Amino acid sequence: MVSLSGLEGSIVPYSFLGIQESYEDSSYVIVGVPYDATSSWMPGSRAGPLAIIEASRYMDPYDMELGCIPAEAGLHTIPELSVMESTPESMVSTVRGAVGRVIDDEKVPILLGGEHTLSLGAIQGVKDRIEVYVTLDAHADFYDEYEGRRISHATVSKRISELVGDVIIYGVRTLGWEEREELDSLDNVTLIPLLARDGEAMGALLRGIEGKNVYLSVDVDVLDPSALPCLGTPEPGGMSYRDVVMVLREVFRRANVVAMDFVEFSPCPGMRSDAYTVARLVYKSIGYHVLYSGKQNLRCSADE
Ligand SMILES: [Mn+2]
Repeated sequence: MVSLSGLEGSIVPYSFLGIQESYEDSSYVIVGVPYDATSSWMPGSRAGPLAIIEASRYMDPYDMELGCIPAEAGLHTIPELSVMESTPESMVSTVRGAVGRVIDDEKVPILLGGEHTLSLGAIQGVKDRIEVYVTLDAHADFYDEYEGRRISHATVSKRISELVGDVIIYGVRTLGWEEREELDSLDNVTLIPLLARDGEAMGALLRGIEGKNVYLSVDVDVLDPSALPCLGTPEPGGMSYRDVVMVLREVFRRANVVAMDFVEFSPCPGMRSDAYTVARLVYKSIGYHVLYSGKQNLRCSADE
């Protein structure tokens, strides 16, 4: 490896937040998965991981709400996985290997997509350790098959429901008839439409995750397109940034999040606010994880 001694003060690494703690000393490992081969409407999320990392380099590591620097728990960004030209099956297997390794090393993997299909690989990498798969998503992704594929962004939650005890899909506001039938035939899947009144929707989510080991998948199209226009599959009537942050905070407070991903961001050339918004959601999640997972030495705190 090239020695950087003497240059530390004058370089900003191409890593999340521009911080690169050693792998060994890091609690959180960022893994970019630049894959969008099954995207049915607009490909482009392959550029997501790099855009999120780029934007994150301009973010202040101090979290004003928590009054601490969550990054002090140690962040390490590994190079992007080489999956751009892979079949969905082979991408899933690559992600499974990477996530399994990070989990075995007792760190929290944070995947940046890329399309939602990657969550299937991540789940396969952690599945023995989780009880509930929670996804925030405008879509149920619950087709049994889509465009002839069983592994696709539109079937991912269905595939995951075959592997994990409980699945909660939060924020849905569009659904196909076939998805409705699939969902009605299963009792381990809870669909929480965004149209449910806020309190009820949040209550249903929290009852399902209290004290559980959770995999959290944030499909960023749960946000309204006015808050985040650059999406593979935009759907109006979505959540505000602040609402999403509020839900994330409750998830991290109630559950033990073992691994997480942020998927379906498809950067628009020239627009910076989108990538920054996603980067901020990632770092807020790290902050809440630090706050609620007992890393008291960092002195993060929040008004309860
Ligand atoms: Mn979606």
